[in-house]
Amino acid sequence: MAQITQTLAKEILDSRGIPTIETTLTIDNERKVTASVPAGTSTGTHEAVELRDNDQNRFYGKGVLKAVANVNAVIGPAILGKDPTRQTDVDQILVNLDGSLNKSRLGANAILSVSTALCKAGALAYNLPVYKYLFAKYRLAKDPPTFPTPTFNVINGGKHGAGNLDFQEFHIIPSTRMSYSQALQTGVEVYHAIDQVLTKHGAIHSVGIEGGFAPNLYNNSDALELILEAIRTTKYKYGEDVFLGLDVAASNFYKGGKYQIKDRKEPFSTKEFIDYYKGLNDQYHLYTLEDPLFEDDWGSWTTLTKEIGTSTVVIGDDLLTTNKERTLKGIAEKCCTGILAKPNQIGTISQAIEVITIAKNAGWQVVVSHRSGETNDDFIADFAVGVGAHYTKFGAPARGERIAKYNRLLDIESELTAKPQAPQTNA
Ligand code: 2PG
Ligand code: MG
Repeated sequence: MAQITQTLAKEILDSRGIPTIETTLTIDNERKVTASVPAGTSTGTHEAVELRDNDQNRFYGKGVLKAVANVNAVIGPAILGKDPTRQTDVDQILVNLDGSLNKSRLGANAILSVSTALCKAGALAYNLPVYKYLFAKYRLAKDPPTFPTPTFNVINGGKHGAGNLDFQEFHIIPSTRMSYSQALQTGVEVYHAIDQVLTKHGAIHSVGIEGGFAPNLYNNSDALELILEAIRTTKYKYGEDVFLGLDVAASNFYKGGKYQIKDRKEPFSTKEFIDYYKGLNDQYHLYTLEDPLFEDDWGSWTTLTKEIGTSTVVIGDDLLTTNKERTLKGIAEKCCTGILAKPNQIGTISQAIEVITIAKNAGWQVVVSHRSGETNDDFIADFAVGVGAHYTKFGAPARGERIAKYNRLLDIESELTAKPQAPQTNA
C-alpha cells in the first residue's frame, strides 16, 4: 500500500495573473505529484467557496495564503500515512475537516488542490496515466475509452471579453464523427479563419481571457454571422463538419427579472427570451446552448428544454454547479439535457465523479470543463477521457494554458490508438 508522506502547498499564479494554489504530495518519501486549481471569472452563485485572503495589501485581496496555510497546517497532518488510492475515503476526510456545506472554512481551492494531487498520486501508485487509472477505478467510460469531442471557444464576450458582446462564449464544435486530431485541426483552422475575417472587416480585436477573439462588433448576432463567414472560407461545411454552440452565461445580464442584450433596445421578458432562442435555433441550429437563462429560474429552463431540447443540448453550468442536489433537481424537473462538469465548483474529485455518474445515468451529455483562470496543469484532459465525457470545453486553441490540455489529449489519443509493436528479434 502506498502512503502519503508529505503535503506541501504554495501560492502560484493562474493565466489571468491572479494567485491560485498548488499542492505537492509525496508518496512513500520519494515520488511526488503536483496539482494546481483553476478559478472562474463568471462564477455561479451556488459554487463551493474559493478562499481568498481579502488582504488589500496583496494582489488586490486575491491572495490565497490562508488556503495554503489550511493545506499545510490542517489538511496535511490529517492525511499523513493515508493510501492515495482511497480517493473517496480521503476526500471524505477533507469534507469532514471543513465541516461547512460549501467548503467555506478551509476553502474549495485548498481542498481541491489536495484532492486532485491525490488522484494523480493514486495513478502513480499503480504506475498508470491518470485517465487509465480513473477508467479502471470508476468504469464510467467504454473499454477502451471513447474520445470526448472538443468544443472550442472562439469568440469571448461577457465577463471574458472586451465588453461589447453580452454572450460569454461562442463555440465551434467539430462533428463527433471526427477523430480527436481531426477535430483539433478543424478547430484550429476555423479559429485562424475567424482572425482573417475579423481583419478583413476591420473589426478591432484582441483576445479574451480564454484565448478566443474579443472583437469590436455591434451585437451578438454579428458574432454568429462572422463565424459562419469564416467557416465558409475553409474546407469545412457548416452543419456537416462543424456546428455552433453558445455559453450565454445569462445570469450576468439578468436584471430585475429581464434580459438586456445589445441585439434589442428593450429588455426581454423571460418568455420573450425563450422565443428569441427558438428563433436563434431555427436560424443557426445551435448544437449546444449553455446557461441560456438565470441560474435559479428552474421552471423557465424546463420550458426552454421542452421547446428545443430534442435538437440542442441544453447545458446547465451556473444552474447546476456540479452539485449533487442541484443536478438531481435538474434531472427531476427536466431542466437540461447536459451538464458542465467542473471539479472546482464542488471541491473534490470524488464528488465531481458522483455528479457525473448521476448525469450519465439520466442520459445527459457530459461536458468536462476548464475554468477561465487556468494553469498549465493538464489534469482536466485526463479527467475528461477517464470519466468518459462526451465533450470537453478547454477554451480557444491558443494560449499556453489551453494548449497544455489540447496537447495532452493528443498524447492520450496516440496512446489509445497505438498499434502494439512487433517484438524485436535478433534473427
Ligand atoms: C464557464 C466558464 C468556463 P468561468 O462559464 O463555463 O468557460 O467560465 O471559468 O469564468 O466561470
Ligand atoms: Mg459556463
